[in-house]
Amino acid sequence: SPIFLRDLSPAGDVADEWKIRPQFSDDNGKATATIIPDCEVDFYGSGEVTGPLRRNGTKIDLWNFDNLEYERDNGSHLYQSHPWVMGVRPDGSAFGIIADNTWKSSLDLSGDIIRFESEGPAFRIIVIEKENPQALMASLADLTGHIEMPPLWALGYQQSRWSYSPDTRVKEIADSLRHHRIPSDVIWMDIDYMDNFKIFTFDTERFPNPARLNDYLHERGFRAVYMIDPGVKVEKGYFVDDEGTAADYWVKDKVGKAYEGSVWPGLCHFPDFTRPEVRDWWSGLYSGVMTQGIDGVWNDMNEPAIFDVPSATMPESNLHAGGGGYQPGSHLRYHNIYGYNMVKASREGLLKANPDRRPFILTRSNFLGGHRYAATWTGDNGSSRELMDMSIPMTLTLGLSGQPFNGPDIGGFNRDANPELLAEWTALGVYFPFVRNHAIKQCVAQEPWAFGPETLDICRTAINRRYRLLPYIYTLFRESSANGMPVMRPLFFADVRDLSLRREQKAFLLGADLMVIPRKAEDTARPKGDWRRLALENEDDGHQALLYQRPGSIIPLAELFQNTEEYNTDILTLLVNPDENGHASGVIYEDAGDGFGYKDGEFAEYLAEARLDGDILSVTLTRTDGNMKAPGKRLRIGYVEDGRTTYSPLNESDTVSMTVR
Ligand code: MIG
Repeated sequence: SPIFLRDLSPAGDVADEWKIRPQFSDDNGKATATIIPDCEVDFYGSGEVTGPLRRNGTKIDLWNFDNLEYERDNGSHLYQSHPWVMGVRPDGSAFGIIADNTWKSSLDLSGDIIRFESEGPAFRIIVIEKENPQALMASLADLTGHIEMPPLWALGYQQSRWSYSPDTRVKEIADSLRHHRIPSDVIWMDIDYMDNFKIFTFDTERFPNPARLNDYLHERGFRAVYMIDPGVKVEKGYFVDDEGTAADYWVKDKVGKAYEGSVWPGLCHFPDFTRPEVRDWWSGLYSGVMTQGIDGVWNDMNEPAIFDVPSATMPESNLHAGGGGYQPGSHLRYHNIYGYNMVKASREGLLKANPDRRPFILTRSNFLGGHRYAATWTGDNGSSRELMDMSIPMTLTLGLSGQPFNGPDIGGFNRDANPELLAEWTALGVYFPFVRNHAIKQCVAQEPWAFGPETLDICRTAINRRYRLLPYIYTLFRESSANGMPVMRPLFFADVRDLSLRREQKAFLLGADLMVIPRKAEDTARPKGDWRRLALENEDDGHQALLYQRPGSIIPLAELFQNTEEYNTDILTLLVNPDENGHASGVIYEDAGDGFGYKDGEFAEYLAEARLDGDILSVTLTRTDGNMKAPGKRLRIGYVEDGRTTYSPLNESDTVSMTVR
């Protein structure tokens, strides 16, 4: 069905039959838009926020902010802004509201109405009306863009800390991951690899030979991601500062002088990313460092964060020159898209440096629509159960705001983790779209082995499960790139008319077919129907999250691999939970895992269909799309009963059968 897009510019007419009536006012140069729903609705979305999944009653400042230690109460604004709200009616129909406005604003959802209040002039409101929230997500993606397929390695387990330094420490971490047989794909380099925090440089003592370090990692099946911040140290003779100064690329203060603000390197200049020529220059800077074998980039501090000022950012009166689609304007207008335009340029940079590889960028700041350029994480959380619990609605809400590829620092960033917390957070975090353990400089070690063998075993089991589920998870990213569906979804997506699911924020869905219930939260709401508990190992260690499979679904599992370079799907286990008619089906998407061949048909899509006839369960795998050559698979059925899985032998043919009791 076509997108029902109403462009309700303030000057436009509001047709009588519209259920939703935005009202605009423009007092003292500050514009507001109020949207009164036509009935009682549940609100979702609204971006990167703490607090409940159901957003009714909340108020959010849309002003990207380096919130140093956010907790439930002071998290009303974080690093990103998404002027977007989803409303879901009792009958499951849904509407979405976009405020097409980058100015400093607030979003008030108290009183069961939607109210955007902006410090800028009147703005456009877009209303989308759809039959259900899933269709609404597809429309949001049609309007704000689709993610591209990430490289497969970015879906693996990732190990980070502020900072692994010097390079010998990085190698130790890589060796330990392999030694402990923790499947893993990525090691992260935080700010200390740089020479005095100067971006696009390496410290000559601690990281004397980054190319050799990256080779070392690559030889062991790891990828290397390095941090790049926006602040450019003010220093004559430093090539980035010299180039930017010579070309006059910096954000200006209110009298037109290059603004200087203090961050890690000391006083810094800030590229004016509203200017196309500055983005072009910035993207070119990556070519140099990428030749050292860097695989991905981490853009941090891009709200932009500034030290030693109460606002934690640059003055609102600073000036951006614009160009392309942007008018010249103040920081009050463009602050919220500073990070967005930075990562847009960074993505171009990675593509310029490596045209045949899928760019991977992680960003802290962003704006509605910026999911096209970068994945994200939820910034500086803390090592506590409360923050772990909060990470579920936070990630769900970002997904419902158009950013499917995100997750928290597993184990928590601020403060010390402990054995129980790390075990449980890892056991939960492996079902998030983005899976990275990261921690602040001052805290105790929190790698999976840091707390002894029991915690290590629990973490390893969880991460093993992540890797075995990769065929399913990769297919979810394909789905997300095709139709905007979040990878991690709220439980109410299982049944949009079941009002008992609308507030559930402990249990969640990974895709449509897998329900995840954190351990010790077993009293959650549950969708109706015969969802069956998956037993993936023989013994339950008592810590793994509980997994339930949707009736009527087939979930593919790979064999266990230690990293995605070794990964293949020549052997697949198809977990089957037949519905009441004995049917089940599932889709499996595969491609090279990197590069862009998939856009020219270099992929393979399969449909798995199961039928339970008496006590014979048969599954047939049919190639349905794509030109990629793929060897015939060896298949095994896993018949899922509640808490018990029975496996067939491996079979060479496209149809496998087994007798079930
Ligand atoms: O001022 O690079 O959120 O993940 O470890 C702190 C150091 C800057 C903030 C990021 C965090 C990162 C840290 N950064």
